[in-house]
Amino acid sequence: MEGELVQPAPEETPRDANPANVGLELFGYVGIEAVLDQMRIKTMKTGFEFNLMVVGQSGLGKSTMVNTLFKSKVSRKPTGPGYEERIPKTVQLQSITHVIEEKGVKMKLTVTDTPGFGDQINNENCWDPIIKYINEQYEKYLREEILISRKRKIPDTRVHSCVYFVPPTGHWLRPLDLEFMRRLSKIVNMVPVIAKADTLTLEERAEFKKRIQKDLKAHGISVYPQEDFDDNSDDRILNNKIRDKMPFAVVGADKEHQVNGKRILGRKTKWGIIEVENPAHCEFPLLRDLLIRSHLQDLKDITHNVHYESYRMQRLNESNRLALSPINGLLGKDEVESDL
Ligand SMILES: Nc1nc2c(ncn2[C@@H]2O[C@H](COP(=O)(O)OP(=O)(O)OP(=O)(O)O)[C@@H](O)[C@H]2O)c(=O)[nH]1
Ligand SMILES: [Mg+2]
Repeated sequence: MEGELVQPAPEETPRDANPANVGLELFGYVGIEAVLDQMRIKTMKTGFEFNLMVVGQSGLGKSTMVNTLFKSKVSRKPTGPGYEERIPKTVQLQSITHVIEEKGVKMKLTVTDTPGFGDQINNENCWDPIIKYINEQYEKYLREEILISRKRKIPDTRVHSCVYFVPPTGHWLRPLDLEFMRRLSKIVNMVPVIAKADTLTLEERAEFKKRIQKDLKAHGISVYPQEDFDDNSDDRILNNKIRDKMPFAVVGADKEHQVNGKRILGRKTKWGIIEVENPAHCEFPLLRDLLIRSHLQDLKDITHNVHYESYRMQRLNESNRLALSPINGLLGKDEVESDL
């Protein structure tokens, strides 16, 4: 038995094979890699919070998309048979939250639905309520953060990503969309999508997409994932592929249909069913994967490190004293806060 405890003689180990091993030998195994387990366990306990927002002209399917997100593989919210509720026109900002649990990891997903704009003859400043809401959330966070005794975990209602719905005109971006997106992209991670993509042929989709990409570039609008924030060359390669496919041509549906014995979320037409979760039919799966599967943490990091940071700097510079006064009545007593 004694023999088993004897360490191998130094000569027996291939010392020169990897210089890093020399350190291990000298100081023994420290166990740094266990930090990954610690982080995983902690995340499982605390869970994630993720806040999305949908914005766009009236009738483009924003509320339908909120339902699509929750009923698709994101939350697997069951729809009863005979479910035929019609989605009403959205008249005020409203948030829906679901706690989704998968393999022991919890995520609190909040989607904020907004009333569509474009109904008025004069659509000037139609972005004001949306911009105000986004800034309100930064302000709430800032107020918690600068308290002397602050909460261990500040509730995070900041919008981590804003999905902007572009009408499927097949032409160019309208000045209104350009102006709206320009303003949004400065304060939030903005992800444009082509709404109701089932109304365009595949060729029209591809051409419209190229035109939108050109338009955005020409107007200096940087959508998420922003080129400036690619961390390294691997990120750049992955994000270039995503940028090339953006804006995703999405289709929304909240009704299930029976296809080959399986229940499928889709839109039934006379000529067939458009399956929203089928990558051959539309790019809703790409949008969902970007937001939830591949870039969720990055969206949160950029919100905190870039967008919130610039809001914070501007606010603290502005007041230059820590006792913050309400700006423009923001969060003032009489202010009607958006429904949360
Ligand atoms: N063809 C098609 N119709 C859609 C799609 N998504 C939603 N619709 C339909 O478009 C209509 C409007 O959908 P909503 O989800 O209420 O649109 P909205 O953007 O929330 O509208 P507002 O609340 O007025 O801003 C409904 O009849 C939907 O069934 C889509 O992807 N394709
Ligand atoms: Mg709506």
